[in-house]
Amino acid sequence: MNTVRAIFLSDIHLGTRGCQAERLLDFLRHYESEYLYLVGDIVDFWAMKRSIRWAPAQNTVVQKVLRQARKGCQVVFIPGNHDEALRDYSGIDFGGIELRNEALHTTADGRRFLLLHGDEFDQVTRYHKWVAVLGDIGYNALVWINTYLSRLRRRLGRPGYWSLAGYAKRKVKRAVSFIFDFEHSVIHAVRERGVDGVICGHIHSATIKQIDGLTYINCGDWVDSCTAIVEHPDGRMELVDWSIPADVLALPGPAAAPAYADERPQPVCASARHEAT
Ligand SMILES: [Mn+2]
Repeated sequence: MNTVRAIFLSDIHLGTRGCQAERLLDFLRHYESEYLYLVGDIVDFWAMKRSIRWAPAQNTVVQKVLRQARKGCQVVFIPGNHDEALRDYSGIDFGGIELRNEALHTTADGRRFLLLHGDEFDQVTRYHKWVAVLGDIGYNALVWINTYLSRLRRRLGRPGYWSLAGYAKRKVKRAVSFIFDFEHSVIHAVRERGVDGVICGHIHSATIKQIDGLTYINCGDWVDSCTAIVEHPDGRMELVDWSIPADVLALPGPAAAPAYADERPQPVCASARHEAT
């Protein structure tokens, strides 16, 4: 068990086929914390209007979070655009969980972070909601195709996990500049708030980086990349990639490790790619 000070999760999308609840449960069994922040799109009410996929593991995720709150972990839930109905209830507490549209977190080393989901900085979602829904269906299609690709990979005996949606995000120029624009407009808005950085979600692209002197942190997601942000007892922030099961990482033999290392989804460096293209 890793004891950390805080855990930050976003874009779990409970209620969808793509939700990697099993991976998340495995992560939650390995990490415990004083603070747990749920940074939006935790329950996907948009997708649930089309069809509901609620696997037993998703219930266990909910139960585990509620149990954490009962045991004294401070749980803060910041709704996103997929669970925006909850935004009207900002300020209330339920089952030991604080519902807030924004939150402020001070790290052990005294840095102040503003926490928000981030959809208000996504020009597409904000101005053309129907385009966002269309994009959402397209993204889910990629994730769906990928589950079949993964099965095929396993049948061919290739270890590890490869993400088609992650690949598209890195290769498609529009996606790359979308991420770049999002990150910079978040930082631009947050600068006026007098904080040291921001922790957000929404674009399913996990990272920790400095942008114009502020720290930009994105939790990623539990649909495709299976990433979390943790704060260590000394205030150090770390991006944890939980996409690869521990038993795959521990596979013996010379072939397994290099194949995994080459094919592991690389973090997107949007600014560098943006300038290069
Ligand atoms: Mn979102």
